[in-house]
Amino acid sequence: MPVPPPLALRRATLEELEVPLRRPFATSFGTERRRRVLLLSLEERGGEVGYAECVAGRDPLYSYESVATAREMIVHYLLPGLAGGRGAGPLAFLAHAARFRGHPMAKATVEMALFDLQARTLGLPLQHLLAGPHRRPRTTVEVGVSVGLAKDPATLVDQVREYRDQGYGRIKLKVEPGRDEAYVRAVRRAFPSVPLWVDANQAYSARDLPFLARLAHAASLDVVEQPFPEDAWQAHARLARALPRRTRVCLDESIASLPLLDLALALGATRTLNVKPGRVGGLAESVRLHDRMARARLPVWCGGMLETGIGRAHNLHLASLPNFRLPSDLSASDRYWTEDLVDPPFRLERGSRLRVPRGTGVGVEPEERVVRRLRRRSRTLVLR
Ligand code: OSB
Ligand code: MG
Repeated sequence: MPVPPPLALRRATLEELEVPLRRPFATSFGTERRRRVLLLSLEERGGEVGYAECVAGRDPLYSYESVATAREMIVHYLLPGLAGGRGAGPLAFLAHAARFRGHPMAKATVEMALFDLQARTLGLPLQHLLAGPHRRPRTTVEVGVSVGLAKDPATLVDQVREYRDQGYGRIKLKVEPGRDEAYVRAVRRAFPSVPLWVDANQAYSARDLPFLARLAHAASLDVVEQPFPEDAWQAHARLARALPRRTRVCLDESIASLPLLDLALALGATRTLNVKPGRVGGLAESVRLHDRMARARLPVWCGGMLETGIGRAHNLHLASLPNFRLPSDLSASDRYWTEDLVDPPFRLERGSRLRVPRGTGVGVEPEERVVRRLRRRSRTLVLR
């Protein structure tokens, strides 16, 4: 890999967009109807621009971060660290940002825009920068679809049918106590051989362990994602031992860093991993988690946070690395939006796959026309 030249940054623009979802997305922590998206653009002296979006929700439900806390961190603590030529590459930025506790989604926003910018100034697709010289990233990524809680089992089956008809392979169902067994079994009955996962976003307690093990067996589930609270390490490990052989426990919210993954592996609390760059502070940490899981001979997959085409492109570059061996939560643009920020939008290809955008960096740019229409506020900082 060529040695990256330092980035001479000129300007940062943080725009806040409100993007309506095509259909509400309900999980055990709440229902999203429109996403508030922070879109960061970092421009260097040569005129090249790097982009990233922040995955924090409007409200602190999935994690303690929110759009408001992320905006505050980015504007008042993280971007000032980029001024004066300090911290101009992604890794130097992370070293600077480490003095501030927590706030991984805010940090990831800046880190990912720097990765995009770095790849663009090197004239490389981001996936090559992430993969390094010795491994070959894929050109397409196998994906599935994450289906929100529905009002009754029949409605859920109809939604799953719609996605199957569009070509999605693996189906992930959101579940919570009371909206689980009848729903999951109805989908399994209607689709006897579909790869079926469930994600509870921490909604169960250790008392529910026998119930979850029985459900996994009855519905032939391949993955049970984050059933218990994020600090319930032992409960996840016990569930891993109670599940049928084919069913993998998968942590999402619990894994905020490499040391936490080491803990989970030592306890046997995860058998695959949902890697989300936003949750873990960016792409560099995501690649470390990927590599650690590869050493443990366990597959990973890339999660989603209802990203627009900008965040989706970052995730696709990441998910093109070799140990992303299970289908990722990266669906086509039209699963989320009537109009995506990027043109062309992401389309599902044969074999339930999305194509990694070609070109340098993430390979996509936000459409000015769409951004202008959705923008609620905007702030520019001069960085020199
Ligand atoms: O837990 O994986 C999750 C969306 C928002 C917050 C948390 C999660 C999700 C999803 C959607 O499952 C995945 C996607 O972006 O398609
Ligand atoms: Mg999840």
